[in-house]
Amino acid sequence: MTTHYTSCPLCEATCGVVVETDGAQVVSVRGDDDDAFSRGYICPKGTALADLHHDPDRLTRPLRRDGSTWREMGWDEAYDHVATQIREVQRTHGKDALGIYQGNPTVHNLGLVTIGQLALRTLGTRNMYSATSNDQLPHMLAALQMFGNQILMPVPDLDRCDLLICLGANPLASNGSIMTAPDMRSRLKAIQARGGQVIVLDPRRTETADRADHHLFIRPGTDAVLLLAIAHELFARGEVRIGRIAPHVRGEAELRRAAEAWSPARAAAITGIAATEIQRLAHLLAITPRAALYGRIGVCTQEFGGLAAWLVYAINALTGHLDEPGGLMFTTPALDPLPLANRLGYDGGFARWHSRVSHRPEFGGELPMSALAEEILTPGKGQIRALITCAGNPVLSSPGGPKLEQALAGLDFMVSIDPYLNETTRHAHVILPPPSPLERSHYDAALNAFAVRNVAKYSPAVFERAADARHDWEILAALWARLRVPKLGRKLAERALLKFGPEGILDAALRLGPWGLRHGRAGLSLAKLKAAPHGVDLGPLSPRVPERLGGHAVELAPAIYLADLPRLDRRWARPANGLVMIGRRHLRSNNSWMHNSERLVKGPPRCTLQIHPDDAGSRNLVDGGTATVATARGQISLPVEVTDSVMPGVVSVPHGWGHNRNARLRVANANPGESVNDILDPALTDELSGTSALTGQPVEVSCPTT
Ligand SMILES: Nc1nc2c(c(=O)[nH]1)N[C@H]1C(S)=C(S)[C@@H](COP(=O)(O)OP(=O)(O)OC[C@H]3O[C@@H](n4cnc5c(=O)[nH]c(N)nc54)[C@H](O)[C@@H]3O)O[C@H]1N2
Ligand SMILES: Nc1nc2c(c(=O)[nH]1)N[C@H]1C(S)=C(S)[C@@H](COP(=O)(O)OP(=O)(O)OC[C@H]3O[C@@H](n4cnc5c(=O)[nH]c(N)nc54)[C@H](O)[C@@H]3O)O[C@H]1N2
Ligand code: SF4
Ligand SMILES: [Mo]
Repeated sequence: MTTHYTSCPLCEATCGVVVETDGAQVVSVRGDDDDAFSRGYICPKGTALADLHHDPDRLTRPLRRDGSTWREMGWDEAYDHVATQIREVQRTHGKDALGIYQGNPTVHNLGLVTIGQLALRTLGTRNMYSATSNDQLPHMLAALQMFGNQILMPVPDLDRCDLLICLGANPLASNGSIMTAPDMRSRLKAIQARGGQVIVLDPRRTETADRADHHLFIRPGTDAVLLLAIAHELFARGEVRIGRIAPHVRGEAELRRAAEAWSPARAAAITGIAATEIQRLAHLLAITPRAALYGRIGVCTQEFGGLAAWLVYAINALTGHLDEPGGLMFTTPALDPLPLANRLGYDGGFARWHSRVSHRPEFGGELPMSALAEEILTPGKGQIRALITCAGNPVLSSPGGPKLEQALAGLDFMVSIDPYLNETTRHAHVILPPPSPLERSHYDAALNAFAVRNVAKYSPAVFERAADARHDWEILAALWARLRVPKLGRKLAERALLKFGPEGILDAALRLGPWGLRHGRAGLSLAKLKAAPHGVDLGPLSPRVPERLGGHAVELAPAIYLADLPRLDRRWARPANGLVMIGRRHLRSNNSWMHNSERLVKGPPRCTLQIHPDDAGSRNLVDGGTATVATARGQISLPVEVTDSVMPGVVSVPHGWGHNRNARLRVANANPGESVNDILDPALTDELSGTSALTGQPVEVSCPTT
């Protein structure tokens, strides 16, 4: 038996795990008690790393599709074929005829964060897409507008706050997001144990709400209204106290004017939260020395996600909780891309160009996912004719799945870098599978930048990858060399990339970074991290304003948000009626792709419609029966769960299901569920940022037999 230490790459919590192996067999996966950050915690998905590694459905060789049959091929043959096809499309139809989609596991994969980005972002196309626009884009936009760079998203200083107000997040199921901290349950409990409180605002009484001190139902999509009313109240009561960072803050008067029209009484009618409760929230934030208002995916993947994400940061600033211990703080990651970005003058950028068909704004060099299908389907100059997908399953993860499938089926060429033949990759002409997470080294290059403590940990691969396997980054380096380097220097360029590798980049970045050479012999390097298999704790977050902002002020009232306020006003001039849909995450699930693990999917079906008893009764729906959920895009039928844990007027269906499309996923196909993204409308977005409105879309629910 051999013992290995690594980290789980499945969610943002970055838990340390101990993997015991016997030859090629994983014997056990458990939490690493000595991990500097996670101290032994793991969730059920961590254990399922073994299932992933030994999954007989996981691909190990390149596959090429002929009609509906697949055959294996060699790596060099596959690389040459893929490069030829892409080169041909770009030569005939222009560089932008290549589309690229990058999915969520990218950020958990050192090779994809480093060499993968270098390769994919230099293929000459503006048709770049990713899961960002179904996720955290509004937070990144707020960071850009308010602090000067898209990566400057502050995180709650969870271990020191005495009040956590949680808006549109369910960390007890998701394990936290843009708030990397393993073992949420203990950390939230600790807030209560030190006399503090946790307040949750959510249209569903979630796992987190159940353990909070106070839960308030909020009507989906109304967070911007609530937050404006909180700002209104703070100004009206003279409770604005920016504190230490005040000399670096601008826009207070403009923000005050913007909030004037939004009294708590007006907001109460829209949000469903009583005016007295709104006033209490404002007051609590104002009087609690160590408090954080934290907003996450429910706040940003909605019609007013841009405004809401801005206001979350702004209210923290107004109440003296930005850049203060116990509030929202900036991190100092050991691998810190910010100085390089500043030197290159790269802040992320917004609306520098727009999509061809629907005129959606570019962000961070990417276009929103709401534009992908139409950019493939609409003829004309700049039409996408070839597509690379890497670590993503947009057929299930993006609103408008069926239209996207239709678009994928019509492409001249598609290649997917993915370990599975799934709902998306089955449309590819070639699939290039990377090895399992246990076969690659690990460093949380992206997530450490959003961790509630500064930490660093490097882990070598548990198993060496097989001689005839290729890492994601090796695949992309090979394709990049074939596509971007003239024939003569190609072999050399590829060899240089392979030799340097992600470890080369990591080591250089650690040495040049804030915890590196400048600390002399104590400084971090790859060698230092290799000698600390449980990771290095670099301590709690520290105040970083103004240095971290590189000369930028904290802007409380950026112009793009002020210009978007009339849209909010118009939207809520008419009262809301009818049912709206929200999503739901489950601890034993992970977006669309961990459903092939028996141990995770067993038990009662989880892809159900949750509906309030009043709404069920008026539609003759019974618990355990079936409901039809319809939008203008189509309909799905699901088992019903009648529960007062969802607010009246709201129904909840989780995403990532719908494994009924001939994928090679035996376990998942046996528990298919339905894909909520089949009926969500991709055209419904936050018009400001282009982010998909995954939550708050109107639906009709009925009983199939009536
Ligand atoms: N309705 C609704 N839709 C949503 C959401 C929602 O809340 N509601 N959430 C959105 C969010 S936040 C996100 S992030 C997206 C996620 O959307 P996606 O990133 O498109 O989808 P995932 O389900 O994460 O699928 C990950 C894919 O990566 C593959 N994969 C796993 N590990 C690796 C690896 O190491 N390398 C490579 N090359 N491939 C790998 C898996 O096999 C799978 O195909 O979904 C979004 N969609
Ligand atoms: N187990 C598990 N963990 C995961 C994932 C997973 O699929 N499964 N996915 C990972 C990914 S990619 C991400 S991005 C993170 C996301 O992490 P979180 O942001 O914590 O995501 P959710 O658990 O979906 O919580 C969002 C909450 O917002 C609520 N909500 C919906 N609409 C609104 C609204 O309009 N206003 C307000 N205030 N609330 C609303 C929902 O009811 C839900 O409880 O989780 C990550 N972790
Ligand atoms: S919480 Fe679970 S899925 Fe997330 S890193 Fe930890 S063990 Fe992995
Ligand atoms: Mo996400």
